[in-house]
Amino acid sequence: MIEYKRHLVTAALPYANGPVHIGHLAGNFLPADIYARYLRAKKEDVKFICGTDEHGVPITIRAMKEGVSPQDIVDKYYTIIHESLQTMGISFDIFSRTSKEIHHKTSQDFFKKLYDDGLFEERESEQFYDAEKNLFLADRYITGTCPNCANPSAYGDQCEKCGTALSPDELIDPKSALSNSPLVKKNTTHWYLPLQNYEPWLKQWIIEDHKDWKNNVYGQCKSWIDNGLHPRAMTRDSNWGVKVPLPNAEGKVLYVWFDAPIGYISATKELTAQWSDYWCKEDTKLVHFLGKDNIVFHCIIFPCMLKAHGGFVLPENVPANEFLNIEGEKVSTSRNWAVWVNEYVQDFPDMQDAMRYVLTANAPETKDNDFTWKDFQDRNNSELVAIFGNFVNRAFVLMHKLCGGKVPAYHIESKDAKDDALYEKIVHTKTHIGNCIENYKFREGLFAVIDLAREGNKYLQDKEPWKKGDDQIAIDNCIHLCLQLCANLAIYCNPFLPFTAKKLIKMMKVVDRMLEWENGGSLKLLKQGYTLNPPELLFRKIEDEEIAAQIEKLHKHQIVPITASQSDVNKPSADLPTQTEEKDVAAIKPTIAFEDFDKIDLRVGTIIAAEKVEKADKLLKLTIDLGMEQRTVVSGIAMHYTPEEVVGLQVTLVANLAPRKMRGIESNGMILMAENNEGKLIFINPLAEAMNGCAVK
Ligand code: B3M
Ligand code: ZN
Repeated sequence: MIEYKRHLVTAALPYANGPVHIGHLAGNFLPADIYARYLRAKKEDVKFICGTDEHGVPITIRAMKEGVSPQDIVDKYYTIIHESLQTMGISFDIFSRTSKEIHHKTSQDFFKKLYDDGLFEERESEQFYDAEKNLFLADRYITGTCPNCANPSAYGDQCEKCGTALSPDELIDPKSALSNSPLVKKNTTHWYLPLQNYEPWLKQWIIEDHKDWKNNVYGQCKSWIDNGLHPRAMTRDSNWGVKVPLPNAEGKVLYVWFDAPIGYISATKELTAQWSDYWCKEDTKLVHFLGKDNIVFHCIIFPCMLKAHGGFVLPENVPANEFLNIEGEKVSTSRNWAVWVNEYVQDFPDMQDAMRYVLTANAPETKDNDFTWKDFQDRNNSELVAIFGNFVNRAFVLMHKLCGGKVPAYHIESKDAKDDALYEKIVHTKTHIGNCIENYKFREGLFAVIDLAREGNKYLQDKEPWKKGDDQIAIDNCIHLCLQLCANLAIYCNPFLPFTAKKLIKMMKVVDRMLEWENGGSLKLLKQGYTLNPPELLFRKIEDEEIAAQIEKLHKHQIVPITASQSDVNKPSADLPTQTEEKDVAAIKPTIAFEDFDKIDLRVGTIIAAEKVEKADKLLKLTIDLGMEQRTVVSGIAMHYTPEEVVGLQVTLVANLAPRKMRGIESNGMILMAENNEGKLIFINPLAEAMNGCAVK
């Protein structure tokens, strides 16, 4: 076990191609901030690093759309992003930009070292080129007709209608999604990192040594490694990005996912002359915070780069979050289905902690979670206002009323079991919150804060100091403990709700230093006889009209998409989930006569056996009982279901489809499937058990 001397905390660098939304806050900025604030309160040596990712296709596309230069785009969004995160209290030690000179130099040097060490493979390949726009196109930007289902708007990486994974070469009539012009093929040379060479090492480092990583992270890494790694191009053809530092590499830049994570290193360099202590000494604990669509880059590709380079620490943990949906639907930047942080801070000034609270309480830590404005209002009004705010307010008001505005004495000889129990709870809560944060369970930690305030309310209710008449000792003890509890609450809530903690210390007239973690669990935070300020409103109620206005705004500003999503082109295709990518719903096909429909024979059947088809990742061989007969059907659902999961399910089958051979197996029919908003295929099956073999009409 290493004893860590310093901490390096990173939050994924947002692309400077648009503002950040609350999904970014919940997914990486807030957990990283809570973690960093907690470590600082513990007086640990910590650097919290972030900045904008200013390269890659998303930036150039945005620039093209807005008719301005990429530089204009990144300048504009750097400012918007930086300001909104600052306003939300995200306490970066540095928020840099990958367009800085120091970053270009750092990533070029990094590349050059790998190149000089002979670690790249140079490969020539033919790639699709849009002559009109003058660029090589990423797979997502190529559209054409699906060879499998004839869908005319399939993408170069996937047909969203039939789910087939494609490569641009398989498309019939490939076109540029940007200019709609036909594509030409051009030869191009790139430098590939042979990831497969790092497989044995990765197996040991992740699969064996990091079983402690969160299930979602570990699982994704394991499946990548199990599926086998391949060489990955670390350069691109583009005129926007970090130039490849080699002669004759005109028009080539570093792949954005090569340079962006190096951004963590360059930002640390910019921050401190001691940067190499943080990056190169074994006793640094490096933790990356990010959303699930970035896992592979931070757990596999970047570590391989670091390993190849040598001399750098590797992440000790990568506590990635799942996604936050909005009002039951996936966030979509291109559809403008999002709650933008810069707009939130304008609409709800001085209410940063309300949003911090709700996003942490609903953090998608283990599964996708949903943000709704109604829940935002409920949690604010019934938890922050009615529990936390209410307790603090009562304690202060009673102190002013019953104890002359001063911290009363604690008469230890008169304390009772209830006092002891409250004290114990205060002490225990400190350990509990600490453990939660250290294990990246921020929701649970936050709930412990609220629980403690709830306990305070209960204590007050039990003690009823307002009914104690002239029993000043009873009154004093009760109010004394309540005030000490307020002080402890300030310490405990500080990592999560820093604005509230600030208000509390002002009300208590104590210095910032009181918030240090070591002070938690003490009943001596406020001195007897000390005059405190009158209570301030810690939280305010949110009215129905404010919520209605937000919901209306969300719907009113929504854009109905006309083209492909353009947010995820730098990500590996098909096998990775993506937050910002939404599925377009295909247009309705031309009308058909009833007789045409009637030609299709749909039947209910039960899957009675299922097995994987060898050497075909996507296929399951199913045996379906139609009552009068059994059928073999080969279905492309293996990426979504295991054989065990489907056995016993009733499904709807197109029973008179011409047989088709797939991987040597004759398939006799097709199962009807739909897609949910996570892109998972779901069965169209009867709600209650139907009779096998019966017709569906
Ligand atoms: N900009 C991707 C994203 O915003 C990317 C993260 C970089 S972290 C090194 O999803
Ligand atoms: Zn298709």
